[in-house]
Amino acid sequence: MVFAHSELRDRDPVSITAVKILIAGGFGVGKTTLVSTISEVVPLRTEEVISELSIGVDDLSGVESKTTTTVAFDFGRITLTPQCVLYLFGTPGQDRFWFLWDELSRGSLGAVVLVDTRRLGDSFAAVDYFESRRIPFALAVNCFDAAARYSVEEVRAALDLGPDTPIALCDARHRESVKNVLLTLMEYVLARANRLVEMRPGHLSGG
Ligand SMILES: Nc1nc2c(ncn2[C@@H]2O[C@H](COP(=O)(O)OP(=O)(O)OP(=O)(O)O)[C@@H](O)[C@H]2O)c(=O)[nH]1
Ligand SMILES: [Mg+2]
Repeated sequence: MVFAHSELRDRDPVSITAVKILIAGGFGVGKTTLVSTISEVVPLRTEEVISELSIGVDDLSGVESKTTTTVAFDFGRITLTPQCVLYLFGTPGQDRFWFLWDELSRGSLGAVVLVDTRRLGDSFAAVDYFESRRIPFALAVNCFDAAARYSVEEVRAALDLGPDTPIALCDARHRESVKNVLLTLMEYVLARANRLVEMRPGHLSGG
């Protein structure tokens, strides 16, 4: 459901939860595409033409037609439910912009790590980043047309992910597919938050 600005303004602000989510992953996995596909507002992009400096540095295999790259971040918004509005921040994928990740991840409730199975090694750094900071993340496999298909369990094993980390197969160009990824992440984030509350000393279960 999409609200016009005036409708949002008229709603009880307490009933709307704004959630910051990062869309992260290696170079050229489809982060900008994903944010643009799902955003209900015109997405903000910071694309620059890939220069000759990229040659030999960035692995363009599989995305040879790619001519631009994100140099700061992508921004989009999606009203997932009337009570839950996601603010999506797509990270830059090139290693030389890693310093921006700390700034972008501040205040984020969770992340999507988008991967391309043809270049799975590029995802290790993003997985490590969120694991080490205890930011909950879901893995989304962007199933490029030319890429071989792998099962969720094969991807889990290849990336050495624990049994709890949700993994979804997706197509970053399709809205329903991206929505499914975001719902998967939010279910995980909420379940994890509830578990943490239950573990707090003095928590009374069963009301
Ligand atoms: N076939 C296919 N192509 C895709 C898909 N997602 C993105 N692409 C294409 O793959 C290329 C990479 O997409 P981007 O969205 O720019 O990737 P990115 O992760 O934002 O790239 P950086 O910001 O440079 O790291 C583009 O040419 C897209 O058109 C997909 O799901 N399937
Ligand atoms: Mg991008």
